[in-house]
Amino acid sequence: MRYTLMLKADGKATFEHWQRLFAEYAPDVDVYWLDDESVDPSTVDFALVWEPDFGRLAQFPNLKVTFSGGAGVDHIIADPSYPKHVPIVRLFTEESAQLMLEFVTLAALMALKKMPEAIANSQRRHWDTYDLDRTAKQTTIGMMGLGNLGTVSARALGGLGFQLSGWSRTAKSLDGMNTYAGQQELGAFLAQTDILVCLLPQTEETRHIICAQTIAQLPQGAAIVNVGRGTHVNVPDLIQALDSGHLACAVLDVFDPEPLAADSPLWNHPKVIVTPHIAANPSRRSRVQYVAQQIQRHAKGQDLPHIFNHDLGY
Ligand code: OXD
Repeated sequence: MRYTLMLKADGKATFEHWQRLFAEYAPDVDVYWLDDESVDPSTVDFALVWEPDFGRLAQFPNLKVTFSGGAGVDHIIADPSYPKHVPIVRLFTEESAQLMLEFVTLAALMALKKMPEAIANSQRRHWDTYDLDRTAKQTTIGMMGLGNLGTVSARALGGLGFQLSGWSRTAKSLDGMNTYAGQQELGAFLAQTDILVCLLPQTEETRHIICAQTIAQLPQGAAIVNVGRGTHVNVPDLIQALDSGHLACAVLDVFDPEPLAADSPLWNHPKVIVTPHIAANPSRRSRVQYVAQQIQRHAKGQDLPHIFNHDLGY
């Protein structure tokens, strides 16, 4: 049995690399770029996409599964014509977990060691031996979002001695972590958080969850790390809190929109580290391995993991 998969991820220049990888891991899958009009739409079985063109997935009447090119699916369901009966599999590989925990650890340590201040000083050749007032053991990480990536990242931070707390939509209990749930416990969670790490999915409820009101509930001198989605942060409110000194710094990997606008004040804010959405982009090889495994499972009639839940929004 041969399958047809339509692909759009990492830019068209990478297509040959994708094809080579699919030939290695899924030789029974013919791969075409998403906009390839030579493909009969009725023959399309699978799609692997990041930011697919609106309306395109709806043109494949026999589409069986859409694979998201990342853990998030907001870039797929933003298309109002997305065929809701087709399951979307979120990409979650060991490699993405490892990449995310490395990035979050780096970001938390940058905040702890006041790295934005050192970088800003270095850029103006200014020597200032500022105080480092606490160690990881005296610092509480507040993990917003306790899905797979949040949980593995928290574990790594716990290994460095950080105190851990977590907040999620519904109650969860995790070893070594004080957990809080729902709107009613958000204030208590924020009040004891020194470094807030946002790893929430993008949903209606999480839009601008980091805003003047929530930032004000963080202790003076807190830091923010956003590796969720740009829409989680109200940027003017964040900048105001950094400028007033309420927040010490922010490490931001995601923006709304992306790429970050050339005139955004975030670029050269002395208390902000900007990275270009690189926290957890797994290699093409690991993404193809993952998709190939899931296609095999599908062929055997087995359940697929990490299916997006339309009702919950993640
Ligand atoms: C993802 C991402 O969704 O990288 O995986 O943002």
